[in-house]
Amino acid sequence: MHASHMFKWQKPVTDPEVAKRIPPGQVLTEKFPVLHFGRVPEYPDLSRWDFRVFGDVETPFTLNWTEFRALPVSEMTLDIHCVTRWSKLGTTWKGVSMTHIAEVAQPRPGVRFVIFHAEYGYTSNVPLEIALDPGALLAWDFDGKPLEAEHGYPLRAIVPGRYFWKSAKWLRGVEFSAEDRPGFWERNGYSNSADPWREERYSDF
Ligand SMILES: Nc1nc2c(c(=O)[nH]1)N[C@H]1C(S)=C(S)[C@@H](COP(=O)(O)O)O[C@H]1N2
Ligand SMILES: [Mo]
Repeated sequence: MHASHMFKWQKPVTDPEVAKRIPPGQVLTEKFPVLHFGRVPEYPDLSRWDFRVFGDVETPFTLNWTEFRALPVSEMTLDIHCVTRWSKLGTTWKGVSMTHIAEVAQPRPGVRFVIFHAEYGYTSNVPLEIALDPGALLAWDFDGKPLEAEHGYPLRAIVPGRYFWKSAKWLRGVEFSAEDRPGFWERNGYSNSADPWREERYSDF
């Protein structure tokens, strides 16, 4: 179905500067829709939360919440595109950059992929160069406030330039890997590469 039939209420975008930021088949939203599979995890306190960096790395490590929050802070503004056809422009996130995580962990020469690991076994996978985009973050703050529960509190991945399902919420670890390992949506019919500008929504098989 064409997007214009799905969102009859949507005002057409007339500003060309805005229009060129909206990938094909996407519709602008001002809201912040919530989208995920399964329950929203609860964290009564973060004393039992930890974060694992592992896989083909010289220095695997695990941090508790206090240690994680002591990592250097980066801020990043980007447009997000959900495969269900909404796009939201100019979202601002704060967290630690993936490049910093990689600097500490030191991926071995054969590493080509990063797997994000979230609660309940949710994973998403991206090529290393996407994970090491200077804008890729492990974020705890959206729009100057801690993440809301349904948007991934306390921590989510932010992966620029890919449909938003790659940006795993309720993140608990990052794995560096020589092999690709399709994640939750990728195993359920969605594209492995997931580039919104090439409209890579579904997988071919
Ligand atoms: N852990 C987890 N993260 C997830 C998902 C999920 O099902 N589980 N869904 C993804 C999808 S499809 C989208 S579009 C975004 C939505 O993020 P939002 O709810 O903050 O808009 O989260 C992504 N991250
Ligand atoms: Mo999505």
